[in-house]
Amino acid sequence: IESQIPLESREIWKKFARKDIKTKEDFEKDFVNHVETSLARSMYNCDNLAAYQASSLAIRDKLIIKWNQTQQTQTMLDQKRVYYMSFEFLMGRAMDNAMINTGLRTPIKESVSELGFSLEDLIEEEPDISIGNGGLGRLAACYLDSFATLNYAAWGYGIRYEYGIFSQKIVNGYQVEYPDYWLTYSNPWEIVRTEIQYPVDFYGYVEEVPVYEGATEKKKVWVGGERVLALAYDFPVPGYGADANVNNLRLWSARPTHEFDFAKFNSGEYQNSVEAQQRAESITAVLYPNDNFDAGKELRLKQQYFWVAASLHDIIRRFKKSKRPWREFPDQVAIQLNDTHPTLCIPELQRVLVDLEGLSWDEAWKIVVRTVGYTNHTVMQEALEKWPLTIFQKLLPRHLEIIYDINFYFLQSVSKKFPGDNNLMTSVSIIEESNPKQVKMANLAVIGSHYVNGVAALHSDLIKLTIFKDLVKVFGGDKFGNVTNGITPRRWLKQANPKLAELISSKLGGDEYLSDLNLLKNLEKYLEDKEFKSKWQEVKTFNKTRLSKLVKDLTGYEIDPTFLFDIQVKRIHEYKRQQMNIFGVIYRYLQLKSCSPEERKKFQPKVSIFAGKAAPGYYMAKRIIKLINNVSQVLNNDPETREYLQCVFIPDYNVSKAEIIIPASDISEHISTAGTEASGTSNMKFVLNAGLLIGTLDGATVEIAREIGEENVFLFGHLSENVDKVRASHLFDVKLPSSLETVFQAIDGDVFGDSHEFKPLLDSIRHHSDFYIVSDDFNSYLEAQRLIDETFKGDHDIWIRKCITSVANMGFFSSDRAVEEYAEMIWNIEPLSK
Ligand code: AZC
Repeated sequence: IESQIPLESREIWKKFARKDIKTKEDFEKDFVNHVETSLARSMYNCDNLAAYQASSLAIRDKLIIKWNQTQQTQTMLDQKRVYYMSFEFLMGRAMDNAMINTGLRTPIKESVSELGFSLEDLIEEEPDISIGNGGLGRLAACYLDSFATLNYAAWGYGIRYEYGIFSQKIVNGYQVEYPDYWLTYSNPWEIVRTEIQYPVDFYGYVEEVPVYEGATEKKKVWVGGERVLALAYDFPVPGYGADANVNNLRLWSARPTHEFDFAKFNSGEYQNSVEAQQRAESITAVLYPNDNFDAGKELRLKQQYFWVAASLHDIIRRFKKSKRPWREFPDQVAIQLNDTHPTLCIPELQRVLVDLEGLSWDEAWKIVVRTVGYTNHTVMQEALEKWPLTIFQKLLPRHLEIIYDINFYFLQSVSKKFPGDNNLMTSVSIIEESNPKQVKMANLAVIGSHYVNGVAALHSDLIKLTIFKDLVKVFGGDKFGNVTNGITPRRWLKQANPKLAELISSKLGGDEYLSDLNLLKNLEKYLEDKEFKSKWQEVKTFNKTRLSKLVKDLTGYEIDPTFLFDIQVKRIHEYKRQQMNIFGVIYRYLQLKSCSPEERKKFQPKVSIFAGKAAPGYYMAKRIIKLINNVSQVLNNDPETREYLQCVFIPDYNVSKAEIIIPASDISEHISTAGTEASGTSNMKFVLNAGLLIGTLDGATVEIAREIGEENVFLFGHLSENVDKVRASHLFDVKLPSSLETVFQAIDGDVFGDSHEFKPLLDSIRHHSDFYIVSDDFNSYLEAQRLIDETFKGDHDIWIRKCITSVANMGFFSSDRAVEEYAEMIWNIEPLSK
């Protein structure tokens, strides 16, 4: 390509090619430059915000240079690429991560301080990029970090929501939601790609046209009724290491098309045209704030199609440049569906291949299936996406026809294999014959992909026995497998817990463990090293003190770093059982109240820390938040007990708060009803940060126990295989254990405020069958808590050994391992050689 450019031009380009930031001076020069030109400010009016922005722009420049090189190399090598389709990316803050991954944090910290700022203050200026709800979105962010670090040609595709997950305030103990307009001060980490815009159509009708002009044979085409543009925004994602690659996260933003505006403008409908414009932009305005729950709204389907259509367009354009035949598409492209949200990739790719590119149905279908893989993140019915046919028909008429055809051919093959088995046909069909009829996206995702995986071993077994049982019958078990989730140690150890990372580096002789987490195993050599253990304890105390400060700032409550910190932070959900935790706290409080002052001294002082958002429409979850806050108020103001027991609810949980909260735990709670939490990933983060777990045998906790030793996890509760039986045993009559009865009596007696507010919560247990088996697991939960107290209060050396042993055995849970498994088992790609 180079030879097409005249030599003189080339020389100018080369002479002035942007230099990489290598030294402090390079950074300072770029910083000043950006303050003066990009921000149009000066030394005299550069505040923290401007300094943050200038620093980000300087670092971003560095990433872009590497980004360009990476993209050029990927194009040149023309190897297979992976596209990770995720409706959510919970990225958190970018600047600190970029400094850490590029190895520039120390020089930049010095530079910034010489320029008159504190790096910590600048980091605090950055809003979180919170365009995700919880585990699923954060998993996508961890995988991007691993893609770049491991040198895979892998991109993320998502939506650039203007409003991310709402920010949460607690007012009188209630959750109040505020919009999260994270783009207020513009976003220095994104690059708008005005040259990359694709039209996306909705509505309209299907027409039959001749396959070519004058032909008698007909084909179907879709004539869209409303058109919007998808505009690309790129986020550079730096890998870890001085010379690492920089990959791309491409997010789509909806814009109006000009064609339509002009038509209306000419007919004097200026007002209407502006309204249409606003409608277009509303597609990517806001993230749906539900976690593990399907809301089934038309706008959401619109978002999904918008994003899928734009991404596929982009992927196909790139593929076409290589001039390969279509059958090679799956050798060049792997598309991974992060849950069912991007399932429209399947009918959309089929539509493009058949309707637009003229491939036969069978040829096209083979390509689709070979290209797509599907990751399932939940077995819970209420989270499985289903779209009423009416909505589908109106918004995507051609896609619905294609889905019918896919279903038709599929069911034909099923009936050949299992003649007369109507139940089987009903269960595996993509269409649910309910009223209204619905499209079952999970069935479509399974049928249209070559591999389906769950996210932890237990979960992957469960999907085969439950939601996909009949599809397993049809396809055979080999199509289904497991990739246990992982987390990136760069963010979740080095960035969140710099003191622990430093201590580990000092023993392991460097930072290599951050890109080869199994090296942590060597920490076991220091189990007898007194000095090491006392430093280990110092780090924990430092992190607990750091969290205490945050709690004081956000809630006004003072918590004592010498207390046992018991933490449960995650979305508020009945299945995650925060209600059981708070009932346990109440039980402990009542015990303390009934003791003499002397007896109280035997209690291990403890603070229960909660944080998490409830979906705005989730009534029960909001009651749980209110109860926690009321309990917190009573406990923290009770002079008799507060030296022994406190409780706080930290508002507005997000990634950057998680980075402070997680390293401070002694114990964290992962207490979902067995079989409901697909994996959990905070369980991994907590253990990696030297905290122990209390948990049920659910999700990845099972594997954590396997890796670090069961004796290092406080396990309790019924096993997933028994949950159905236990549930059925109290379908009509729930018997509360006396412990829980005491707790309910106190709540009913208004000890924690107006009991009417909590009646629905208690009734769901005592009168409505206790679906999440809180009554059945409560005593065993209390027993595990008792064991924790005993262990923590006892020989502290034993506790620290447990923590060190646990950290040492966490290698398996690196997202690098998870991504390598996907690459080998599902995508069939190798890392690019540098
Ligand atoms: C979550 C699961 O609940 C959680 O257990 C898992 O760790 C995480 O995905 C990542 O795999 N699922 C979701 O967030 N699902 C949805 C639809 O929000």
